[in-house]
Amino acid sequence: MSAPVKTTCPYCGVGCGVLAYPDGRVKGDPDHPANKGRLCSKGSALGETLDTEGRLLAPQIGGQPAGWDAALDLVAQQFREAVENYGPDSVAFYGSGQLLTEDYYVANKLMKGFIGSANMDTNSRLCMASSVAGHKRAFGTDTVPGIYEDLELADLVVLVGSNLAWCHPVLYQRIAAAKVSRPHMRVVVVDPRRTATCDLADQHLAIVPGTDVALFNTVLSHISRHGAVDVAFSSRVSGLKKALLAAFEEDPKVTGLSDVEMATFCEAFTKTEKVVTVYSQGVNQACDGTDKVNAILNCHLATGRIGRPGMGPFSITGQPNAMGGREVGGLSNMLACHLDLDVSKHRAAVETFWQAPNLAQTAGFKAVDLFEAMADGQIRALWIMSTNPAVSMPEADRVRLAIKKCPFVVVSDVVARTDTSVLADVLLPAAAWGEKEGTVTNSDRTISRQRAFLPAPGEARPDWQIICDVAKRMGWIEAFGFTSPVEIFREHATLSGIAAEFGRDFDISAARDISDHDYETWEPRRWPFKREGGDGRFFGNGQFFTPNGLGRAVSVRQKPLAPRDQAYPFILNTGRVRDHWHTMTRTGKSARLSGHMAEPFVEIHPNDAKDEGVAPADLVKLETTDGTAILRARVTDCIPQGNLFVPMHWTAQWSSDGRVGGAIHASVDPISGQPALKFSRARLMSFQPVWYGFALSTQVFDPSTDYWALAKCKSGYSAELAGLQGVEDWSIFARELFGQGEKMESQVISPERGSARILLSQHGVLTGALFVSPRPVEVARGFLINHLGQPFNSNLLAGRPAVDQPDPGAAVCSCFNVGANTIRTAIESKGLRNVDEIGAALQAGTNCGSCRPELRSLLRSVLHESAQLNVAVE
Ligand SMILES: Nc1nc2c(c(=O)[nH]1)N[C@H]1C(S)=C(S)[C@@H](COP(=O)(O)OP(=O)(O)OC[C@H]3O[C@@H](n4cnc5c(=O)[nH]c(N)nc54)[C@H](O)[C@@H]3O)O[C@H]1N2
Ligand SMILES: Nc1nc2c(c(=O)[nH]1)N[C@H]1C(S)=C(S)[C@@H](COP(=O)(O)OP(=O)(O)OC[C@H]3O[C@@H](n4cnc5c(=O)[nH]c(N)nc54)[C@H](O)[C@@H]3O)O[C@H]1N2
Ligand code: SF4
Ligand SMILES: [Mo]
Repeated sequence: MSAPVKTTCPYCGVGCGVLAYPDGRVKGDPDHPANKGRLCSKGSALGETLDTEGRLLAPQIGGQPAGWDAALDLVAQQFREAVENYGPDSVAFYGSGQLLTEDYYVANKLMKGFIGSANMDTNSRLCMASSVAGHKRAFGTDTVPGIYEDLELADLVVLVGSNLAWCHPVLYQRIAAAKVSRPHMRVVVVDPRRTATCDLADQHLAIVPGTDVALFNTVLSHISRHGAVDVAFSSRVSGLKKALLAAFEEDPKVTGLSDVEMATFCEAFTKTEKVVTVYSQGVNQACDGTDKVNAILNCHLATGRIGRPGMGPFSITGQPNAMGGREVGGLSNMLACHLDLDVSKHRAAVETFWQAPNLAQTAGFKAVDLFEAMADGQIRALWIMSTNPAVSMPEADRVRLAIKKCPFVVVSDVVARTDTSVLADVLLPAAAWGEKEGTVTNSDRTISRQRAFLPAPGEARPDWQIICDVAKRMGWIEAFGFTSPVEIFREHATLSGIAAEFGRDFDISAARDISDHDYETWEPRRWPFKREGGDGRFFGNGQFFTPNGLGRAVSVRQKPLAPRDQAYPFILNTGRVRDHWHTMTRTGKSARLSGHMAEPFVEIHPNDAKDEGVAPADLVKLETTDGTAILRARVTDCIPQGNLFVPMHWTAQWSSDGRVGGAIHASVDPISGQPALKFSRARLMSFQPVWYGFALSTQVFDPSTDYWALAKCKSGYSAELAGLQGVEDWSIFARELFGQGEKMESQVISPERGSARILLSQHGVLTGALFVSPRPVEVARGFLINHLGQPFNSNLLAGRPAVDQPDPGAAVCSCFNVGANTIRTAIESKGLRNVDEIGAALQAGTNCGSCRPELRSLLRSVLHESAQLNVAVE
């Protein structure tokens, strides 16, 4: 077996090291400081996403394959013409925290230094912009003060608007392990929903959505009233008095927490020296996201709990290179290396360094404004790189129309068909993870290498090369004459040294002369590269990057919550599930990952479901003033009354109406420009199909019915279907659904009951199945999926196993494909009492460990049921 290549996971901002083998196997890198050998479910399944099915393999112009020269010439010409005719601000790039630093650097350089506009914004606007703005207000720069070890050293970890168990699973596991070895460690989760992360929590604060400022202002006033302000440190902080006055005014009641809950939390926060506050999208994606960030930072600045072991605020980044994107200045109001566009000395330095002919002078459009300007006809040429805005932007239906309206649209992607790529004039095939070289920076500022271990398929090329090729064709041959990523990295490192002279934090200039060999063998390294005595943290010494060197407490107040809207009574919250990544272009390829949650859904509280007449598994239509979605109802008390939760992942490629972005209102934080993706007003409308279906096939099929959701499954595809109109002949329907080649093997059709069960086979193997019912189909899906592609057996018509054959149920452990029913049965029959015993009996939870919170919750529910039956429980 040949040696593995050391690379970095392309998913979340934890930035786990991966050992990749040429045969597609992956393992966690035991030497990487972020994960020390661990990988989560998504990381473990990377090998299943590497095939070329669905890949974009050649450039396309107007939907037709084209050569690279023709495509690049056209892009350069269209951008040049737009700039000549309408000025530099008539063109834009929309990038992504999934670009590598080297790709990002050249894109930013081309737009801001050479084309002469700052219209380069990125999906980080939807993700980290409020943290960036909050950091800059408090510290002078966008600096994450702490390091991952702080999460393990803390005595109190507060997780605010972060579902760490699902979104940063390896960090979650690190905290869980630390809690076992240091049992006095406490974890508090602040989230309106009871998420999987709450499994680790000693306290769950289910605040009223949007009341984080009130919560942290209450903590701040408690800190002050109990004499916990660090007098020495706070002399290094300006604005604290004003911030305290604002905090004293705050009404804790708006959070909806009881006095006891609030007092317990305030006391724990005030009394514990080693506190880390981790925060993510429940904080950032809000109309007052920046204020939420500063409300948290204020508490750490007042107590001096920042930049010391086990203490500090910790904005945890989402994407693998969200941090690198901020370093190169990817946002439209930033320059490069944490320099500011609105500071003339900074502009002059970058202009000189780049020898830039047209350095942008003013900030460009932020994402939401960019697509609005496009809808107004102000943008004549747009290049979208490594992001899928037709899904992930708020008011995504309007974004779709805006892109359609833009006269010239280029999309660089790794897959051929996305909701965005179908709108493009030119498609450029990018080399994917595992096929390209470069660096990424994770949440704790550790720069790691992504390395190639596979050849790029077809004509795919790395993004940096595509961007440089266009820049050269636009006439800037020397400035973009890079022939490899290391050359770009050297230039970026050199510029960081110049930025550091302006008192900026980001300085990797020690790597400015890095040799090809040292770049090749680069080991993960955290910036700032260790100086004498440095421990990798910032601000512990009270030195900040503001003009006077002081940190800033920012006076913030809770925004009044708008009264309940009678017409749209629900608050719509959106976010992530454990095993899918964003718009599913990669995780959708993995049957294992798709098995965890195979259909777009809406979480609704049982009381609301009752009021709305919604039964579990019903399909419901969610409506806002901006759009609609049709979703499967999951009735659960994990979500508070009056709230709905919908995952962001489903697109038009995988579902008829599961794309929720169209229904999200594009209200933004006025400071950061980040949209409030967690807060729209919604209502539920009835969606009443006359039939529901569940279909399986070994071949991909077109499920187009009034409602459909497709998922990859073991040996093929599964789909949930529904129709608003009756079907006359289900045999004909099945033939049309699956194609003509299949043999209709067994069927039971009952027109009077409106039900049908049809099995198809070829060469004695089950190749397709269709189950239809006038109510949501009740069949054992996991069991049927396990028989797809297996020897045909007409007993399967029952749709569920015979008594002696178990139905595994929906996958909980995706590594070993262990279903919920299997686990429940084993807990009951074998008397399993903890997660380790489940692992010993079934393997579940013994590989990546991402499912352990769910195993524990299953365990609790089974043990609870048996306790009610008076069965002894340990
Ligand atoms: N499995 C998986 N992991 C991922 C990703 C993925 O797509 N899939 N994406 C990555 C990316 S880019 C990102 S940015 C991160 C995001 O990681 P997270 O921010 O942890 O994930 P989300 O599910 O978006 O939102 C977190 C929580 O915010 C809560 N919330 C909503 N409103 C409020 C509020 O007003 N206050 C508080 N305190 N909480 C609130 C939601 O209920 C939700 O549980 O995940 C990264 N990791
Ligand atoms: N409703 C709702 N919407 C949200 C959020 C939410 O919580 N709720 N979260 C927001 C957040 S935090 C984020 S980060 C965004 C994420 O949203 P997006 O960035 O739109 O989602 P992705 O699916 O990650 O899109 C990445 C695209 O790049 C392609 N790609 C992958 N690798 C490469 C490569 O190497 N080169 C190129 N050129 N292309 C590549 C993929 O195939 C895919 O089409 O969504 C935002 N939208
Ligand atoms: S936690 Fe999972 S998704 Fe995130 S970097 Fe590690 S393996 Fe990848
Ligand atoms: Mo993100």
